[in-house]
Amino acid sequence: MSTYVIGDIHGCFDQFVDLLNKINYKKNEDKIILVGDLVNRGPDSLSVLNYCMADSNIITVLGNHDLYLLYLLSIDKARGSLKEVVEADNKKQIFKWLLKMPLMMEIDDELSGNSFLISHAGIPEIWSPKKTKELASEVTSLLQKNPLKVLQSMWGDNPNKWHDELIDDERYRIIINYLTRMRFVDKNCALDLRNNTVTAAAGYKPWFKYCSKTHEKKKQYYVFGHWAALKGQTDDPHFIGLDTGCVWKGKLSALRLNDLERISVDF
Ligand SMILES: [Mn+2]
Repeated sequence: MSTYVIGDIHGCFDQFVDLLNKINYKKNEDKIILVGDLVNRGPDSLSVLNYCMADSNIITVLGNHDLYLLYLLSIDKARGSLKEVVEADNKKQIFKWLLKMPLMMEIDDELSGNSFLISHAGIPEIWSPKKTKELASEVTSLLQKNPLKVLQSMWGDNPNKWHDELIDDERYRIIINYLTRMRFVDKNCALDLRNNTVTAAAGYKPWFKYCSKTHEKKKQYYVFGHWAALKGQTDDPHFIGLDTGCVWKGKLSALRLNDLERISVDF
């Protein structure tokens, strides 16, 4: 049995199928974890969703575009490349399926002793894996209990940094922003959510440049998507970026957790 993590698909269904063929994905045996952003921008978001929903060995952590789709479904508004999904006969099933998905996962590979922290954008260094899991679950519970409240008030860039006393909208908005939209942060872990390039503004660095080196001893790996401009390059083998820009005519990439092998297909 192999476990694979796959980068941002963004509706590129043909490349997703190509990649599953290339890794020789065995249904009912292998496991697939997607880093989120299954949908939007690309040509066939609905087929990606239908394929994944039909296979219980495929799961995802939620990305910002998946949350956007949940929002559109919650207000029944068809927009852009998500029109077909919002108008689909099985839109209720899609809503329910996505709502079940976590914002962060930790996977231990027993054979290698490696552990993998998986989220769409990354994990800020101010949160331990345990704390991240707790905060992510807090948002997931709230999303399931009162989806409209979360989906309609999660928008915005403020507050721009975490503190433990945050409550209500501000609390889950910043948790969602760290886990699904983060790229650059400053030394106080304040987010710069406007910059999607690879060039930091003064005082900012990529989030993974702040994380301590203890992960090397612990064989801990951070696996994320979201930042297509990085083209998978972090210059640190413990931070594995899997958004290789398929929808921008780049590549769709997979990581096999058992041996850290990367496999890609071209757009
Ligand atoms: Mn994203």
